[in-house]
This record gives sequence, C-alpha cells and structure tokens, in this order.
Amino acid sequence: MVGYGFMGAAHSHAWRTAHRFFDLPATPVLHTLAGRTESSLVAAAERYGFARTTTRWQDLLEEPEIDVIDICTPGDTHVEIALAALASGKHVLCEKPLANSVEESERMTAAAADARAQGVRSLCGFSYRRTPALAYARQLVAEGAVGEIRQVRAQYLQDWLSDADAPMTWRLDKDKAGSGALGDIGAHIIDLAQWITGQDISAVSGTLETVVPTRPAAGDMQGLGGTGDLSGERQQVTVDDLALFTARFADGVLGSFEATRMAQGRKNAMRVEINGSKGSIAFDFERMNELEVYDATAPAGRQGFTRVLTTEPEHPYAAAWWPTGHGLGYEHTFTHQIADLVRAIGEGTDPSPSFEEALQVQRVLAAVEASSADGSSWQGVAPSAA
Ligand code: SOE
Repeated sequence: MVGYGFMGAAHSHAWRTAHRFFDLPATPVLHTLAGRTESSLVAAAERYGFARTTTRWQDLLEEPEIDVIDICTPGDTHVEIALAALASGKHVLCEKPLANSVEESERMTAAAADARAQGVRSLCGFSYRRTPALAYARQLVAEGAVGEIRQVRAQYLQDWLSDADAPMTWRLDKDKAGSGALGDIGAHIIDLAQWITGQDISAVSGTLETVVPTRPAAGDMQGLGGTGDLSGERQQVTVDDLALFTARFADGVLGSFEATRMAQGRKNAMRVEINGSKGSIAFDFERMNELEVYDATAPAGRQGFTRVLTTEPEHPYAAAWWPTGHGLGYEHTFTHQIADLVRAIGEGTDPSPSFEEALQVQRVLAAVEASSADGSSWQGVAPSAA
C-alpha cells in the first residue's frame, strides 16, 4: 500500500477484515506500507498491521511476494504509481478520482487494458457502490421497480470547510488534488448516478465556486476540518468549495448534482434519488442502512415512501455480516471492495469500476470545469473508451 492517511486507514482495515467475513480464494497479507515520512510511516504500519515499511514506493514493484499495489495517495501521484505497478505485473487498486486529469486517466486506462491481457486486474475505489442500500437500489432500478427513469437527483453534502479558518490541506491544492469538492466527492455521485441508472452522462452545465479564497497554513494537519495556523500568512485556495451542475444522460434524462463542503450540519450526506414513471428510490448515507422506496402503483390511500432496512440477508453483502437488523458502517464499503477485488483476482475476472469507468467520471469532471470556466455553457462529455 502506498499512503497511510484517512484512505490508508480505511483500506488497511478492509484488507485485514475481508477474508474473515467473506469466503475468498486467498487470504490477504499486509506486506509493505510505503510513504514519505519515516516516523509517521512506521507508526502507521504498526497500527495498520503492515510487516514492513519503505520510503520508496518503487521498492514494492521489485518485491515478488507482493501481488497487489493499493494506491491511497493524493491524485497527483496516481498516474506514476499506477503505470509502474501495472507494468510490473501487480494488480492495482487506485483511490478515486482516478487521476487529476483526463489525459492522465487515459494513460492509466490504456495501461490497465494492456495489463489485463496479461491477467493483471485494476479497480478504482468508488467505494460507495458497495453500500448494500445502493447496490440494492441499482438492482431495483434494473428490475424496473421505478419504471422509466424521469429524473435523477444527486447530492454530496459535507461541512468541514464551513469554518473560514479550516486549514489549507492538500485537498485544497489543485496541483495535488486536481479539483475540490467536485473531484473529491462529486466524483462519487457521478459514478453512482451512472452506475445505478446504467446510463453515462453525455453533457453538463455547471458552476464551481470557491467561497473562502484563502486559508491558514495546515502545518502538520492532514484530515478534514480543524483550525489552521492563525499566526502565519493565509494561503490561496486553488480548488472549488462547491460545485453545482445539471447533467444530461445518454438516454436524454436530466439530473441535478451538488457537491459541497460548505453545507453546515451535513456531515456526510451523500444522497441519490431516482424518480421514475412507477415510483422513486431515495438514499442518504447519513442513514446508510436504509433505502426509501416509493411505489406509485400502490392504492392512493397507502402511498408514501417505505423505509427498507437493507440489513437483511436478501440485500447485497449483508449476509456476510450480522444477524437481521444489526447494520453496517462506512468501513464496510471498503471491506466489500476488497472482497470483490480478491474474488476477481482469484477468478480471473475484471472487477468494477474499471479504470475505463473511472475515466468516464473524469471526463464528466473535466466537462463541468470547462462549463464553469465558460459561463456555465453546456459541454459534451466524450464517450467512454469502454
Ligand atoms: C473527504 O471529503 C472524503 O474523505 C472523501 O475523500 C472520501 O472519498 C469520502 O468517502 C469521504 O469524504
């Protein structure tokens, strides 16, 4: 694994746990953790359960005992690490968004396609797909439960930048992160909306906004929120705090999207709602064990959203865990991701979302940026290479 911040913690927990709950063709071993700062790297490796550390991620490529390289670093390093890992024959799990530009994502996708021919697998970490309620929502839509889709509504609302003195961490630096709320959390709802509806987004019109243009230095701070160093000079924020856009899907359906880190009180409100001719489904990650389902064909006196608890053995992934009704958390989505990846490697199949699918998300991100720069004009999204 390369990187040991928030995602390094989430992924290593998943690598440690997946085989204990899912029947997998192999038992993952946390071999080596790579990172830049020796002291914190060693502490992280100990806490996460890695046997070895290195400050040179290139060492992982040469180690024959390593089968998979898990990239948990900021977006600016994805392309270099992924290309090298694929070329050395290692399977790759890469955090989202796939990279910081369409051009980088295209190179990664081409490399993944070449590597696939040699049996090397790659997966982009859009982990929310593995939330049981969302995987179930996709199933319901495919079965026709909402009928013909009429409208898509997707929001990802966080508030950790509402405080103007929250620190200038790497997520606010375009060179490191690529974009702000758009790529960090907007990418998730783009991926989910396309995955649940089965339709790619073909055009967008949007606006990006940086509400707080300067912030105090972060010093050693890395996570979400907190207060920066108020004694020094404020630094320029180079990404968006919020992104709003309208999207046209390939089948003509319209969707509205909102990604923000400025929504006071909304901590991780990742919401998706699909309205169809026969009903609707609605989800909010702050209540991740529930899916709201509306059946417009029910008798008028009994209409209303039904709260489905997606904790039952009938629901995706849930049977591997606790008895009826006991519920899952954020970390389980990552564990499911590892279970699916290890299975795919064992079975010699391609896990999803592939780099091709992640490239399509990247193209939507780029189109939203181009639209915003051009006064919110409609911008086409080039079709996916897949
Ligand atoms: C920060 O906004 C963040 O950690 C994202 O980077 C993750 O992808 C999301 O799961 C939670 O929020």
